[in-house]
Amino acid sequence: KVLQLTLAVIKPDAVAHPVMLEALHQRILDNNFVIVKCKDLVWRRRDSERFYAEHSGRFFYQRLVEFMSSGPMRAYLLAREDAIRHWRELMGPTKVFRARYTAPESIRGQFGLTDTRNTTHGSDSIESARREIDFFFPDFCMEEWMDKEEPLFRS
Ligand code: DAT
Ligand code: MG
Repeated sequence: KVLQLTLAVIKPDAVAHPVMLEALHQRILDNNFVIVKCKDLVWRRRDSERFYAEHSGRFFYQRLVEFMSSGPMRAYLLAREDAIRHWRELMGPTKVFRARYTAPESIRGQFGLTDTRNTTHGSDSIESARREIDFFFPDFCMEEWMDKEEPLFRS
């Protein structure tokens, strides 16, 4: 099976708690993702605004932008069969109450604080994964990785 790449981010609320950060890292490993790249970073306000431009004008936009540039984050470039869908499923629904009641085992169901401070991000489509991987890891060449590295992990 061919591996797919996705972008996963541990947001500032979760990175602020070392135990949670460690638990989420372990969750990635337990679910058979290959960690292709990983980096800790802090966003300026303008990075937040650019990344979430599609939400500008929504009532939560300012809150979201402020939160995402409020402290360190950890970004992962992950590979797995069906990685995009699997990571989204592990995260659970966006909204905290929906997550708690419909997916209590999910990351957001367990650790989400509010609809904004919801622990993690994951790309939601092949197109957004491409854009987001490039946003976080501009030096990474997806085509080259698919040619040279992906076959090494294939089962
Ligand atoms: P997701 O992160 O599940 O892809 P999204 O792309 O719709 O969700 O929204 C991006 C982020 O914006 C989300 O993780 C948290 C914030 N957000 C979304 N809907 C919200 C709401 N109704 N109230 C507050 N924050 C919200
Ligand atoms: Mg989204």
